Amino acid sequence: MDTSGNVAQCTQQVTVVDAAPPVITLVGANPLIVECHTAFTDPGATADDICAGAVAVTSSGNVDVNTPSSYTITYSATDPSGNTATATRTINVVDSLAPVIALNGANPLIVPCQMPFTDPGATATDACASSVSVSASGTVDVNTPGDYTLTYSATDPSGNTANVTRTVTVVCGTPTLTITCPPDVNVANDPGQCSAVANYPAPVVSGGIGNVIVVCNPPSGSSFQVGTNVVSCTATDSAGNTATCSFNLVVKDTEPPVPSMVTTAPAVRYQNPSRVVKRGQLFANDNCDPDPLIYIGGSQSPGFVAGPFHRGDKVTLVRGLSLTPGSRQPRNPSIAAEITLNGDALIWATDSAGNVSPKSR
Ligand SMILES: [Ca+2]
Ligand SMILES: [Ca+2]
Ligand SMILES: [Ca+2]
Repeated sequence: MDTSGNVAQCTQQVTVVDAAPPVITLVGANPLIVECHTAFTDPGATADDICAGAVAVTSSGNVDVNTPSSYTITYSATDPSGNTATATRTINVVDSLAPVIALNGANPLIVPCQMPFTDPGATATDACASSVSVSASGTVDVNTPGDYTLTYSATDPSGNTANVTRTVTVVCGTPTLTITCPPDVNVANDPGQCSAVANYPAPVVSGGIGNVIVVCNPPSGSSFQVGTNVVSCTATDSAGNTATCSFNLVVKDTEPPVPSMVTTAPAVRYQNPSRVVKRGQLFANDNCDPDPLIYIGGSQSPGFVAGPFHRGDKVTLVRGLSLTPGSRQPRNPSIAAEITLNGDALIWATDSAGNVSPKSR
């Protein structure tokens, strides 16, 4: 309003502009050192915008933890006004660990003198490199008794080196390693078993270099099946010389089967009180033989034998009075035999090993 009282109006539009990009802050070290072949998780980054506050961060870039190298991860954040900020982190995958060397053969290694010597060598593994070769240095004079040192060395592609030594002892004048097995061992089956837990004497060894270790297979105290079991024994001395022998451990089945007759129909008594008809099914259980042979005879006709029958066979027994010695007369396909006997029936069984059970009524 001026002094004359005129009033003028104007409008000014103020536009608030966000021209500043967010600020990215890395979490964790930069550069970041990662040991080869370990798990790597990007610790990430945060972004703060002076106008919009916290802003999401995206990252790109790959890290191969199995390959030593320098890798870059790029972080990016954009505020709602389209201002973008970026930041990078360097990931250095390094191999700082030496290979691990494993010796083949013994250490110390004892060898006989004046015999050709071959270094059993060594292998190396590295956590990062797929394969690492091993070089060996040092000499062994097999004509001069004494201790010698072989040095094995392995270097991975990153320059980490491992060294391992082996002592080789050359020994002269040692007798030849020999082993003598015990004679064959015979045992009976354990009761109710088609096998036996058996012990046997240790083989006798002589000669050799250093400690001699004897291993027999199967070991003494094992369970052996009925039949002939071969036991093999090997003696090994400190120089790696071996001698072998073997013997038989024979388990014999000495246990006869146990026969039985299960009556399947009541005994029928005929007019004559001495004449009885009995029907039943035959069984026999044996420790080894799944199919023992079953026989039937009459108590008053020693020479008569009916059979062999098998487990499950059904028979009809007729106790004759003054008949001729019993006969076997198959009549019904489901019944193995009808047998006329003088006197009570006697049942017995044999197994495949030739064991005969007692005769039972
Ligand atoms: Ca901004
Ligand atoms: Ca390495
Ligand atoms: Ca038997």
